[in-house]
Amino acid sequence: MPPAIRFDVLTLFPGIFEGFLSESVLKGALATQKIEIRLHNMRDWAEDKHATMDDRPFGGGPGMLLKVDRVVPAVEAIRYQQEPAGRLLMFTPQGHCFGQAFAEELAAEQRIVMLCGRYEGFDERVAEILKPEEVSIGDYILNGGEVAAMAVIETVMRLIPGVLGDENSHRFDSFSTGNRILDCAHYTRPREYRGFSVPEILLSGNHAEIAKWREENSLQRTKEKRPDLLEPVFSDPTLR
Ligand code: 6GU
Repeated sequence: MPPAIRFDVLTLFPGIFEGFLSESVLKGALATQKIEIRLHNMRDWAEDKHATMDDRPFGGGPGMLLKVDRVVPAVEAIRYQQEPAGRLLMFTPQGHCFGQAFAEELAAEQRIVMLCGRYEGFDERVAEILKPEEVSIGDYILNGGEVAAMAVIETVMRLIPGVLGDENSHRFDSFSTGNRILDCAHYTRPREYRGFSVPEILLSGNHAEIAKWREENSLQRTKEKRPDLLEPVFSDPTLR
């Protein structure tokens, strides 16, 4: 079977992904070809390999911008070297905030092309020309889009059938569609540690009672830790 999904990542720092791709679940998913990930050093796609990728902003100000005449040809070359061109995501703190619903949508795609920025960002014309989907992973500033790309890859690949050991395990994840509630508490041996005990009901073998306890525990934890999740979803239009 061909990989269910292919990620193409454009970055100036492909080395950042090395450990990420060579451990644990991702390593297995790549080895068994459930998914495919290609890293592209954007510099290699500039006509001249030594080309500068960044430049100072017109009008002054701090930092450097990724050049439109370097980034656009690189993205086009990668997108159109193979069908389908795929969804194009551009990582920027100005993007829509990434969430489980968007991950579920992406998991149904064949190909996702991801553009990682560095420095102060992209020349605005990159977005004007390529019309990417702009994605952020939260309201804080990273040095670049690479960590965001890893977050998206990891979230999406877990949803691909066959990637996780247990086919259904992600269906019960917090935040999956229609499930804006936190997971319940879990315990394993020993039954008692430093005077802290496992809730008696979990040792009872009564599966109906255990299910009820877990449901109540989920709701109680959500009220305590993330009451915002229990509010109507339309309260935050930027969440996807
Ligand atoms: Cl996608 N990029 C950068 N530079 N910072 C971020 C981000 C992305 N998402 C949250 N912070």
